[in-house]
Amino acid sequence: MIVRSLEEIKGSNDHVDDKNWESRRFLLKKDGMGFSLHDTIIRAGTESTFWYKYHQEAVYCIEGEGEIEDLTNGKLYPIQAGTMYALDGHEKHRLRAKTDMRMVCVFNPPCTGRETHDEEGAYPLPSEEMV
Ligand code: 9YT
Repeated sequence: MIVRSLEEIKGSNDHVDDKNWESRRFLLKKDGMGFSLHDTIIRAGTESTFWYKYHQEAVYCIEGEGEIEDLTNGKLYPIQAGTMYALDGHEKHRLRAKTDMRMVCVFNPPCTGRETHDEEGAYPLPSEEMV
């Protein structure tokens, strides 16, 4: 069994801080669950374009509000605490955070560690050597 607290992840190597967001990574590929699990804050007032070409991501908003735009068809969806979205089609998307948004994110395949987005908004496809 794996038991971890947010407090022990904060400030550790599994806490990744980027310009528009910070991600506290509870589970990674090395944990062998087949997915990774992150507690992410998207900072208020930011707009981010992501395109997880190699991953599927499900995101459950537990605090805050904003919106997501599906850039494949221009559709806008409000996001607030209690809303989930799943990028089952690797959709390129734009997130606008009205307030700080706290999101519980699951990635398949799992993230391996300290991924941040490349210039296209993707995370790299994990290779077998990356654990
Ligand atoms: C919602 C989203 O995609 N945020 C970017 C960070 C990512 N969720 C992560 O690595 O935790």
